[in-house]
Amino acid sequence: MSASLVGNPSLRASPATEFLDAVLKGLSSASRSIPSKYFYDDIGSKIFDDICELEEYYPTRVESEIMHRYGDQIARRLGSDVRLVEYGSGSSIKTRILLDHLVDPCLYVPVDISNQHLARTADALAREYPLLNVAPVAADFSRPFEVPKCEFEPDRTCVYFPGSTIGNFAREEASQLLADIANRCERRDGLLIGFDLRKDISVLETAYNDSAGVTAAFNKNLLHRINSELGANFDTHQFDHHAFFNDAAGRIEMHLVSQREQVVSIADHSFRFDLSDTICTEYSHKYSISEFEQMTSEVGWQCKETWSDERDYFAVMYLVR
Ligand code: AVI
Repeated sequence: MSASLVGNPSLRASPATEFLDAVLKGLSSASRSIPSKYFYDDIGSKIFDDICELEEYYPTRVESEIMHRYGDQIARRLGSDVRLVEYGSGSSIKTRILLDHLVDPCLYVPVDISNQHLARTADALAREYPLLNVAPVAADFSRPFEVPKCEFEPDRTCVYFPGSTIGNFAREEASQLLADIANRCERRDGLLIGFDLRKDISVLETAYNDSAGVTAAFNKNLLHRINSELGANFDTHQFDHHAFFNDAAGRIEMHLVSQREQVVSIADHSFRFDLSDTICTEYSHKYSISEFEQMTSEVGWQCKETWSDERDYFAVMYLVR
């Protein structure tokens, strides 16, 4: 992967302005939506960690099982002296499993949008793996960012994109992101990616409607965040969490549904909501292995191996340029 930066970050709007613009744009469109990446402020990142511990939310547990079970094979594919760049590292839960199997990785680059969460995780990892060089990057990985260099030339760079976060992108965006990663990579570089598989609808819907209401709190935290960072006046009790599987589109959709007629002010704008009006806050696409292989091959990737669990709930794929 070339270390060069595409685009000039100094010309970008500040994060607060970007957030405000995204919210105003999303709420002004006919079908209201807010990009799911804004879930991940410090509180949202912590709630997401709680989701990952839930019995009903199988993806984290099943992906971890795959990483434990096939860690040796996966590490062999990546080889020694690899520079590992993790997109959306969060708490780097699955990364620890991978790191335990890798031979002499030359650098680990966790990339995450939540600054504080990233700093905490990078500190913890540096303590747990004293021989590992860790170079965290606070960035939105869907935009170009500069990848820190290794002290010595790595054998290859591997982009690690676990957690089925690719599913949170609309299909065309997912395909564009995979193309962008391919374009930033060099010949020997690889991509290790986790994605959630299509399965029984009741299993899927239960995973996004947990009985303890943690996913509902995660969804509503977006409104708390808009209130505190953008000075809005959402009455968070007047919006309900709603998550369902859209079969035709092959995705879970999360929405916030207005419980009455109400008007919400954000900056100098006001937005009217009728009873049952919704704001779409997340897509979580579920793929078949062949569908995913097809999508990646169309944008320059070649699948080398895929690992999945016994029930075919989740898959981890290794691809090269
Ligand atoms: C981060 N991402 C892969 C999670 C998912 O399953 O789509 C986010 C999430 N939303 C609700 N629960 C978990």
